[in-house]
Amino acid sequence: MVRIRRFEEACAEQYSKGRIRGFLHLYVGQEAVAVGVLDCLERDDAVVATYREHGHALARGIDSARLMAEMFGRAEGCSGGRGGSMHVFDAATRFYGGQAIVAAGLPLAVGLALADQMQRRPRVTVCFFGEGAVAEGEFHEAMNLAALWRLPVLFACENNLYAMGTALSRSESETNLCVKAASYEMPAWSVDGMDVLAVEDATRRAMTAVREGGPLFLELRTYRFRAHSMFDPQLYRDKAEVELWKQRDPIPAFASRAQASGALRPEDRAALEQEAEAEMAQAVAFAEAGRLEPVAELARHVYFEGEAR
Ligand SMILES: Cc1ncc(C[n+]2csc(CCOP(=O)(O)OP(=O)(O)O)c2C)c(N)n1
Repeated sequence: MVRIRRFEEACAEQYSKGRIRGFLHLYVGQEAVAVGVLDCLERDDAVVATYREHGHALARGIDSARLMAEMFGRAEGCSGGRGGSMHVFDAATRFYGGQAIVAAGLPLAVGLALADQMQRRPRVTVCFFGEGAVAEGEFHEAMNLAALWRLPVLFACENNLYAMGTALSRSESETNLCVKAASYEMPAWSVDGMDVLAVEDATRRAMTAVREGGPLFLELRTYRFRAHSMFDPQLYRDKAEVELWKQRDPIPAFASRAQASGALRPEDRAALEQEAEAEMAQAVAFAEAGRLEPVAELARHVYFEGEAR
């Protein structure tokens, strides 16, 4: 969680310096979800995420330097510098995005799981999305097919209360997300997304259930401490509300529990912070030293080049 927080803070800084361009959606506040969920995956499981995916990418094991190079649009980036913040991709860790379109990842996750089921590979696809996605047709089509065909998908809905500036109650007649999932005959659990241990515990049980019996929906109740993206004046929520949620910051909350139980000493925490700081400074240096793809290569990757398998 500390590494993710530091990465995001480094991105904000580099964005204000003009080194990162385009859209940038930060994950600060939601770290317990990525860490708690992804800790429960096996190496062969797949991950699909949204445009707020840097935290998922790091927790899945994508190298922070390659991730930062991607933010900078450098050829050394994990998507070759062509994806940027919203389109992180890494075949080696089965990380399939990075999707800029709300709910676009859900049908993709269903397709990946269908392929695994048809080829009898014992894998799970975990699909992260925001609560804003439940208003999209793709959500309902994906939930329906996953339930109908009992596909191994864990739908991980990060309910941070706002889709850009729209509160859930302004766009949905049914605001209980588990009820929506249950209407597709899918087990649905709601979890405190600010508590990394609660997320981990629920996900571990959920993954077993998915491997044995088909899809499951997890609502992870969380909050983003920063704006939707770097261009958002946040007129839709009170500062007092943000401050209230910050009191539940998952990092100090977990640290105090770990310290109280004797698992973490104060000096260990300071060392972790320093390590993360140093790692992100190196990641920025790596990104800065990276190269931009030559214009002559612009048309590469537009069509598939190579042998179809
Ligand atoms: C199909 C589609 N409609 C609208 C948008 C514009 N848009 C970008 S982010 C966003 C809000 C999504 O909120 P949510 O799914 O809750 O995710 P969060 O940003 O909270 O992580 C919208 C409407 C889009 N990218 N795709």
